[in-house]
Amino acid sequence: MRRSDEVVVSCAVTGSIHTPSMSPALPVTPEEIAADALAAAGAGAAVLHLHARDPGDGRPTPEPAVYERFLAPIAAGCDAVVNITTGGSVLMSLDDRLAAARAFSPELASLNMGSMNFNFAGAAARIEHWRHDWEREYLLGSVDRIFSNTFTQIETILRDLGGRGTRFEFECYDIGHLYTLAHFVERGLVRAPFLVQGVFGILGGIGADLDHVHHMVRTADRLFGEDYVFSALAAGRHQFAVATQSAQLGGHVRVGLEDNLHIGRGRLAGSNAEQVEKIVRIVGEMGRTPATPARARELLALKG
Ligand code: KMH
Ligand code: ZN
Repeated sequence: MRRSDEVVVSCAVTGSIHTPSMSPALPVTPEEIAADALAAAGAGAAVLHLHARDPGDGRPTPEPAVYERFLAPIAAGCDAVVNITTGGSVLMSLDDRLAAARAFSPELASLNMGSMNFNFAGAAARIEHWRHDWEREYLLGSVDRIFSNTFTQIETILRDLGGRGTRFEFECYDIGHLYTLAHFVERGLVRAPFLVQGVFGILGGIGADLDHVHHMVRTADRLFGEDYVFSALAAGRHQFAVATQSAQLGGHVRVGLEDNLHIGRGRLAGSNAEQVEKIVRIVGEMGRTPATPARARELLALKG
């Protein structure tokens, strides 16, 4: 792993798993997404991982026109690195998932490193009042959802977006995903230094045990040596433990309401910024400083 004194803090602002009934703090409209993203950047997030939602009912949308409504104010209001999802939601086609990244050629885009079962029905457990009908079907309609990220699809994203200078947040939900990434490194489609984002605690992927974080780093060290930088996120209540462990090992961190709606046990976070402030405090106590966007661009070799 390539280590540095600074910690790149990513904030995943809204995602596509959580729904409006789960938290009043989840930003949904373009105005809310922009305001939350700007506050997160102000609190120390150097990277903003972004999805769009239908401004009317909050369902995930691939529409570039909706992205534009928050990308423009974010670019005008801060210099954080914009990271556009290519995961979209598990229900979208690959073309839909790529529409916004194709339209805006961001500095960074997510790239999910393998097909997997993806079960997020558990996220509905605490909903007492459903705000929108679509949420019930979306969350509970089926547990047989496959998040499709085949070798061909990964190669399409690498060639298409990579050809425009976009670099990637390689989301690895299991140890096997590192080997898939190594395959593309060997074929010359990925160049160092690249960002491995370990994803822990998604039902269908590896669990959020600290042992697994360590094992992922050890395996990535063996496969990639100094060619990669590591970051980690965990779904739900494991978010801060896993982020802290990544920082301890010399890696970077991702927080945000896409991954976890809470700030502590049984307490909903009031905003994305609140989670960013918390992780900035933690890494500060560990003697590491949050990277500025400019330093993040250097560490991740972004086009700027
Ligand atoms: N919601 C995360 C577990 C993507 O946007 O490409 C996965 C994610 C996918 O961030
Ligand atoms: Zn995402």
